[in-house]
Amino acid sequence: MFNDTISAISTAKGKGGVAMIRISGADALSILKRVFLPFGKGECPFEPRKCYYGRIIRDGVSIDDVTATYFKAPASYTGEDVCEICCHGGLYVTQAVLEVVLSNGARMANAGEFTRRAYINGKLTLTRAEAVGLVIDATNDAQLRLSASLQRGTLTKKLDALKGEYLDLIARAYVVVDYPDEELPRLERDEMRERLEKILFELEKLKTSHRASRAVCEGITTAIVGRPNAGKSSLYNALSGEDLAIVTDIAGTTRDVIEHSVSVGDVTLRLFDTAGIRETLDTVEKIGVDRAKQKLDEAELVLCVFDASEAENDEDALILSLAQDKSAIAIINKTDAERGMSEAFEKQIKEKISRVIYMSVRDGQGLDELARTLAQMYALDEISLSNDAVILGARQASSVSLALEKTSEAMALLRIGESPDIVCFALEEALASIEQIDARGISEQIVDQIFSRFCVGK
Ligand SMILES: Nc1nc2c(ncn2[C@@H]2O[C@H](COP(=O)(O)OP(=O)(O)OP(=O)(O)O)[C@@H](O)[C@H]2O)c(=O)[nH]1
Ligand SMILES: [Mg+2]
Repeated sequence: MFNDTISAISTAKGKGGVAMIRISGADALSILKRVFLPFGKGECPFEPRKCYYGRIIRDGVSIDDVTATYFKAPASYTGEDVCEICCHGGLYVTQAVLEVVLSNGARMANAGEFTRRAYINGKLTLTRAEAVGLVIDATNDAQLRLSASLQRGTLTKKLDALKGEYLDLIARAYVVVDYPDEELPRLERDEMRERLEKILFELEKLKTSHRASRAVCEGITTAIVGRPNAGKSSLYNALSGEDLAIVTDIAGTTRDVIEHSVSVGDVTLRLFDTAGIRETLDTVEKIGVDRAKQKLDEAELVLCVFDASEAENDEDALILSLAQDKSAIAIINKTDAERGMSEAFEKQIKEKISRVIYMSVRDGQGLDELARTLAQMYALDEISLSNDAVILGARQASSVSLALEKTSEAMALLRIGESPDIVCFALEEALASIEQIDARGISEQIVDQIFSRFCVGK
């Protein structure tokens, strides 16, 4: 338990119908009693989880009519005594209510401090706390489905099952270690191998789930490249659902790089429209072309747009060679128009880029297939955001990778007939790594890092 009582405005900054000020800590109720005067006669009982109607008093004068609710520890969000005051949602009045609370003994909460306390007091596991961060930042439905599943504990359950497996295997192997003259019986060895196989499968699946969660939550930096007039800006607008980029039939329309985050199915793309790549003497366009090449190089995913209505040229060939070592999707656009591209070049595209989509941005054709292709690239066809255990963020992913490495090592040691204590050592390291994901005893520094990403009031 912490020895100070904290408070902050837990609703968003800005004018609204209602705002909520949260107080958490041992003095929460006594502070509430000092600042809140209930309507009606008699003593206010402040029964937990009951909502009382009254006024906030500052220097003997009422400043707003509010409702107040008391949650008695440990049955509260943070696990401490918590009081929540709902006042009218004006900027000034909300700040005034907070100041009354602060001047009566509470300290201003830091970013994420309520959730941090909930974690420290054992109300939330780390992965559930991270899911709270996700639901607050969510900008689309896929992120909501994922955070709801994580808050339900889908990942925590999977991690607990894995921990149980590791512990059981380690315990069994140590029985043999305690009798050093004994070899690990063949049967044990075979069973262990089988069970490690299953653990490896689960860990691989968790690793794959990170590909999905990254695409859903962080977004994939994606550059649309191609020669001038191929239809890049048209595609950019179609995916954005807005007329953001200028589209004309003049080659060299786009000069600068523009960026917008879009959802294509469940995948979030941080999409960059770029200038058409070609040799040019125009100073401004030349800068644009250099930037386009740089974006192509930096992006995680490249959408290479080719114009099917034109014969291919050197620029198309250059773009194809620049994209071939990258994660790329080739888009053969303008399939509605008369064909100009040669079959030989189409074949070359297919040889160099494994994913090819025929499209007519004008007619809206091929966009569904692009969504399907993206879902498949980022494992959203195999991972269910609502039901599967999904890992979130680099911290969790690196723990899973380490566990995977150590478990594979244990498997290899088992195969070459190493003694059980050596196999166990690798398994213990794998277990420690899995425990880190939802751990109680992880370092202050990491805990701070996780919760500082939250906003004040959460
Ligand atoms: N027929 C047909 N025309 C298209 C299609 N997509 C785009 N266009 C037309 O192609 C021309 C160029 O489109 P843009 O989207 O500006 O092409 P861009 O690749 O951004 O061109 P730059 O910015 O100059 O590099 C415009 O006249 C579009 O209307 C399509 O699918 N079919
Ligand atoms: Mg353009």
